[in-house]
Amino acid sequence: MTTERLTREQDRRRTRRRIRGLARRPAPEGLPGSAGTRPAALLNLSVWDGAALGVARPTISLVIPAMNEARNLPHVAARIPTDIDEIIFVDGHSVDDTVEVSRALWPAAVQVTQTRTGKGNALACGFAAATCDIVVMLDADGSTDPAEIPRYVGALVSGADFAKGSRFIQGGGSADITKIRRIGNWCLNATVNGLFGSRYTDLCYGYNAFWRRCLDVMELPAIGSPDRQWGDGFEIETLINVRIAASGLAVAEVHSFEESRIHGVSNLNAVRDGLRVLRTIMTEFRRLRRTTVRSRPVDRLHVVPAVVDVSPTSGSEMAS
Ligand SMILES: Nc1nc2c(ncn2[C@@H]2O[C@H](COP(=O)(O)OP(=O)(O)O)[C@@H](O)[C@H]2O)c(=O)[nH]1
Ligand SMILES: [Mg+2]
Repeated sequence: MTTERLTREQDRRRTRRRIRGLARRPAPEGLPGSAGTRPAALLNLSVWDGAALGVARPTISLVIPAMNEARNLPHVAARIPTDIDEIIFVDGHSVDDTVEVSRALWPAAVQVTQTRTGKGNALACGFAAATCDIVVMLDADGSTDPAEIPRYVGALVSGADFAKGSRFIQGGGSADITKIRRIGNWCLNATVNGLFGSRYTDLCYGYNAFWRRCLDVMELPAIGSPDRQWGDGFEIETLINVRIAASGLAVAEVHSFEESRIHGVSNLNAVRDGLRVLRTIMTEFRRLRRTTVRSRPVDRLHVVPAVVDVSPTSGSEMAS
């Protein structure tokens, strides 16, 4: 056996040991949330901490696309709030132990195998399986912190339709972004704001949350066909952001800190995927011009405080 294969085998064994340890830890008692999210959620974080007793609250689906992320999943799991109602785990035909690890960490999660390839198709499959009021998109590489979920949910229950994570507003940041990706993101972001009248500060960041009804305006590629569709790749985030902006839905940016991925390397290629994003923007702009309904600027973009207000009068969804 070569040294490289030995190291990989040692890595796998170490991951399995860690997972067995995580899965054996007793779930914290007296906390709301589905059993499937509890065993691995070690930090005891809660989305609804401090909310009044007996108040109806929206339910939350967490969609996690993952491709060969076995070693990162325990880190992600440990920081997921205990009262997430549903985890949708979307495997991208991983060749490592990703599926086994996810099953051990979240025994009650909905396990989905994506129908084609690419992060966009994975998200579309995950959204199709989600059943809760709110959908949160979370990466599986340890770069997006699940402990920030309450901030996103806070923005939604405070009135936003779409809570858009941003690394480039007060409180946000990134340990992961490269210089070329930062410049590319800035240019693409400025192009979208110029064409669609939006005021995004971080177009290409994929940590977002939204009321599930927003899926209607996203019109994501159908998941049934075996043939590759536009939107199957990393351009998905731009597609979503642009369609949300064009629809006039209320967008709130929330600050987010992007950590470096823990193990492995990014699947994104800055030049290839940057060009796909640019093509997406131009295609969407032409599509919008063809339609009779004109774009309405995102006129309610605002940064909301990270406060979760679940009183019956807060947010249109809660009031209804
Ligand atoms: N299911 C699935 N997940 C993917 C695919 N491509 C990327 N991901 C996941 O999407 C998340 C972000 O991908 P990553 O490669 O880190 O891209 P970056 O964060 O933009 O550098 C990670 O959780 C990946 O495992 C894919 O084709 N299928
Ligand atoms: Mg990443």
